[in-house]
Amino acid sequence: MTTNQGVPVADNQSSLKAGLRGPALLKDFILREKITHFDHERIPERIVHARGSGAHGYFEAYKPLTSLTRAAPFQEAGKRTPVFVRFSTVQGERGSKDTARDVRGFAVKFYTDEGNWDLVGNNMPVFFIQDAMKFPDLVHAVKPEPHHGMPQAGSAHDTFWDFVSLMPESTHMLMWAMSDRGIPRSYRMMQGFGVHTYRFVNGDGQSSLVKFHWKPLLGTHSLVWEEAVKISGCDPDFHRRDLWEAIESGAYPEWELGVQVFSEADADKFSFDVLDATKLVPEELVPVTPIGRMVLNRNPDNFFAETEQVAFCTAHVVPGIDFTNDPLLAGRIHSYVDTQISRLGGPNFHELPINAPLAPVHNNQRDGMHRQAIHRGRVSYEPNSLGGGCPFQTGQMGFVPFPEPIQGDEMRGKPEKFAEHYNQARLFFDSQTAPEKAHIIAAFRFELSKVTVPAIRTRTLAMLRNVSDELAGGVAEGLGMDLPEAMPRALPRTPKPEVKASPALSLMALPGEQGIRSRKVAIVIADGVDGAAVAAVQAALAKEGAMGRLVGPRVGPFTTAQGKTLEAEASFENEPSVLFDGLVLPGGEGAFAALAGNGQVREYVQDPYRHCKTILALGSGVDLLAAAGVPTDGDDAGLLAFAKGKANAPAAFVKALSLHRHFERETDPPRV
Ligand code: HDD
Repeated sequence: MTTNQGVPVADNQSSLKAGLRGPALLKDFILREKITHFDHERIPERIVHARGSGAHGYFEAYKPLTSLTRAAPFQEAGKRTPVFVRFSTVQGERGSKDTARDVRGFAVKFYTDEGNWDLVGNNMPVFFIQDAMKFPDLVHAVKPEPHHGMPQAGSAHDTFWDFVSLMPESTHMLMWAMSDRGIPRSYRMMQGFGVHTYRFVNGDGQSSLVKFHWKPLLGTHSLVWEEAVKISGCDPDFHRRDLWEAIESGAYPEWELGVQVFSEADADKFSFDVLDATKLVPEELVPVTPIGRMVLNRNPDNFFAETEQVAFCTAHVVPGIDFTNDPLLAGRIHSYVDTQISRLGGPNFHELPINAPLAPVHNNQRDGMHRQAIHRGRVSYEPNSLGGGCPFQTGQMGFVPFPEPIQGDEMRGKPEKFAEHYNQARLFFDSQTAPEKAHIIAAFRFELSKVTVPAIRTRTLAMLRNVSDELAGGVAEGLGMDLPEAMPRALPRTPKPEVKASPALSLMALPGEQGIRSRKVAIVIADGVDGAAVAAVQAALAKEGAMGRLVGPRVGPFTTAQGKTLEAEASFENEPSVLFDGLVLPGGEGAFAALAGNGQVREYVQDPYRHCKTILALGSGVDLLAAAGVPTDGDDAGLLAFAKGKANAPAAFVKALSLHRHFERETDPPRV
């Protein structure tokens, strides 16, 4: 062990004192160096997206896209580009819970051959506001209220709803945020979107407009609200742990990158403006073409050095990718670089290993806080002759901005189509399945029930009336309110939307291609449990890449009916059933009788039932269901109860588990 100066440390236990009971001495440079460094260990957290988790991986192109773009990752089939991805929540502070109702960040840094490209997106394809001018207002409104610093990581409070109910442009995004997308099951089970319309530019300088989509192979899946609330108590790191464990176990998460490509002429004809980030381009209007896949296969070595210090910037584009005039994007191009300077302590954050491009860097920028590179020689200017003219500018080989013609006079204002706020909000709501609609209504009801100022609730309902009376009526009923008049619309005539229903907007549209891979199931054991049944279920799960975890009244060994020992890895107390995707009560003569009277055990069984998860009960396990008040007589595809056992029960369980949830069981309020 040494100090930071490389001096060997003889004793790392005690400070230097004048006598064993005497005062500590100022000259103890070893203590002072250690404490001073410790005092400065924290850096400012991100103003938004403070809480996040990252992973390394690669992007692999399916085929060359040279006719569309000269961007390095898309030039050859099979070309692999290293990536670092950081997923995040938006509202909460760095130590806040993972399962808050919130938008999730989905930021990808591509270390391309021609420099770093950051695609800084979210798990929702639209945004709350249209112009960067409003971003500080939005963030101030949603963050904890300034007088008392509450609530943490939650939008269910007055200032957020005050702001959004005065900003009808937020209506569409509110639909997404209040939908199940706001409480994903896992970072690995979310879509990602670039949100803005970007440009592809090919080698001839021709441009097309493009929207980016990430599609998870595991499908899109969510939690239910009460489950998310309970998880936030028993495992605030739920999503961080899930990502970490999946990668450690070799179940590498994978996404397909797709693009919607269209021309400016197409865009001009749309009923909405593609520069408006509160609008998406329906897939039914412009299909999504798959162009490659991303695999995350390595956890960071050090959370701080990589996940915390990674600096994503929308300004980081490479030749072949360019911006459009989206006014939200324009503000972002400034904001991210600016924020890194204060967060990472100066303009040299690009030298931190996680931010450094793999492509070589040559320029005449010098000095500044925390400079790592040692530039040699006396030339730091261009043109020069003393350095042989190096480094040279690259001309057409370099980043050449797309020469977009400038139109109009300088002014503050918005194009007319920006004033239509409800067509796509309605499209989203109408395209949801019945349980998803019910969840959206319940989410609005919950959030608004936390709003203390009645006028804010009324104004939000007036806004929702422009979306759907089914939605507004459901929310009003849940709040015991009458429906107000609809909020006046800005445009006298609403442009006619191209698409009336977009099934792709439902989470159910992407069940995934990987079945129950990496899902977690709790298998309850106790003394006398049927060890053969446990083994059969575990084998069936393992075959599909899922994990059965033995949970007991305590951790440690239990004796099976067959006289063998099974080790409980977890207990009812340390891993409540909300942390699992399914539950198995394997049976065994008398095994569960002692548990039936226990309230903790009843809750262990009730929770997955109420959260519409798959449950398998065999033999005496069925009695435990009954003791927990779970009805076993109904027609429920997710509740497999076999009092006399059943040979193919594990296979039936695996099949039912692959459906993720059984919302046909759901009653609201829940019936157990
Ligand atoms: Fe932002 C962070 C995504 C609008 C300003 N933003 C940040 C991150 C993501 C997004 C994923 C976290 C990156 C990471 O993991 O480190 N932001 C979005 C999306 C937006 C958006 C998809 C709308 C389409 N953001 C937006 C606007 C502004 C910012 C309009 C400012 C004008 N965002 C920031 C920031 C952050 C940030 C303050 C905080 C920390 C950071 O950048 O590195 O600059």
